[in-house]
Amino acid sequence: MITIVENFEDTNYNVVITGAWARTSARAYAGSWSYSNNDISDNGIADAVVQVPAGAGTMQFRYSVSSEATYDVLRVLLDGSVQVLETSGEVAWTLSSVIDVMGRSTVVFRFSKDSSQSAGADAAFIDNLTFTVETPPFAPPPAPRTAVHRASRW
Ligand SMILES: [Ca+2]
Ligand SMILES: [Ca+2]
Ligand SMILES: [Ca+2]
Repeated sequence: MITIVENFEDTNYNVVITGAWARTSARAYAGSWSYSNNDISDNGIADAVVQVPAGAGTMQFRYSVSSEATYDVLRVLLDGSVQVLETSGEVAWTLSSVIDVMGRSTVVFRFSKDSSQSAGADAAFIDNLTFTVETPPFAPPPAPRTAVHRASRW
């Protein structure tokens, strides 16, 4: 089994992440950096879209939130629609459950705000984003055929 961990301590990411989040040193579970939404206004949405690594079976991560409870929310969505986490308010660093991502293409970390008010840091944070890959993502190449040297018959 292979474990892929992204700790956000540098800009060299071990997973493919796009969207409106970025590294921040505002808080971290481990080291000095985590990953957090860009600032958004009321009614705004900031997504981080993570490509599920080929062959990944499970995902787990640390998260923290500082937001207006109930209204400004961190959600985690598989393939953009299957919700596996929803949280808001003042949330100290927490280990997520082990999430089954077998066969999924993306994981979206979404921080969204309702129509008014903010609280705390007005942000969500993730750190130590971890995938387990149960089997090698690619079939090993076929063993090279060794040339058979036949003794000359004459
Ligand atoms: Ca970190
Ligand atoms: Ca890294
Ligand atoms: Ca709000």
